[in-house]
Amino acid sequence: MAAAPFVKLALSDSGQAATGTGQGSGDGMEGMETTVPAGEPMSHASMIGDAVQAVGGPKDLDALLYPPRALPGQPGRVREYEVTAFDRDLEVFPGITFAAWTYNGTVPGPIIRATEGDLLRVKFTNAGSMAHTIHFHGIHPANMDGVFEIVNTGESFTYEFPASPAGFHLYHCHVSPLKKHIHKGLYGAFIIDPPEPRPPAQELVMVMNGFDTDGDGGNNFYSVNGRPFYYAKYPIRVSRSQTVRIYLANLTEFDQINSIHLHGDFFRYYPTGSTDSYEYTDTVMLCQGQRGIIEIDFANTGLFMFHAHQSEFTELGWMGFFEVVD
Ligand SMILES: [Cu+2]
Repeated sequence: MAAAPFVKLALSDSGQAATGTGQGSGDGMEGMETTVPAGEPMSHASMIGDAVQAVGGPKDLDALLYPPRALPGQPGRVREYEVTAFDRDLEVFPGITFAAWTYNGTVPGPIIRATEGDLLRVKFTNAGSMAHTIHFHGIHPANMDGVFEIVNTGESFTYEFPASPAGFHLYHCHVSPLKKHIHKGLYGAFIIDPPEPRPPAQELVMVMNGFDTDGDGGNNFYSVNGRPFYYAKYPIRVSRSQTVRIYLANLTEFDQINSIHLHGDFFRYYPTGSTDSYEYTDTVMLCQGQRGIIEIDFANTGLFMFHAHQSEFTELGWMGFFEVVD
């Protein structure tokens, strides 16, 4: 690909936002400009609401944030999903486009949810420019693993297996070069509910990721659910009266770890969501592919920040706020 000018978002040591320019080759970088408010102090107060630069309207990410309802176990039930892979340019930050490979047009892909014991049937169609598959985490036969059956452009494959074990999992493409197929956007959240559903809660899904928008093998932006700074522009409103349950997964490529830190409260963290044992903390660290379930019972109302505790990731988009109300 031809060299193209790009603008790199950075924060100076004085805490002021600035834009820098450079030369690089990469995906979708042609002719873009950022308009980060240079010279203005970046207090957290200026990082909420309309002052925040993030792509999209207030409901754009609802389908990725709010999972479908949990269903109690029912013998013989089939849960069917259709997933289509296709290439799509996504504006991830105002003026900055990422040439994504998507499942169903979004990064991350759609939330897939089933109850333990359901027969999960996922019809996968590859309408993209490269061969892809879907590899699910969890228990399934070897011929449903998304490794051996390569689905070429124009082909389909149906994955079918009993959903197990209960917990929070993920799915992603498993075609080589793996790093590229994952980083380009082919991943998503996969919830398997226990037959007796978890107690009622305000349920949210957060998939942590990064975007290498200049093609240099390192991330230029970080987010949950694919839009840097989005939940700072649109804080997530929750009620203090009911537990907030977050299904959290790390699909960040290139960086070894990612993390989440909650301000003003503690939460229970259930690794992989597969046992009853939990850690009571305000920060958890996840390697790529690790995931778990967070349950928060907010003690107070108000605005509470959440963000990666890698400060660099925070300042490049992986941050947001809960608005806790009565
Ligand atoms: Cu792929």
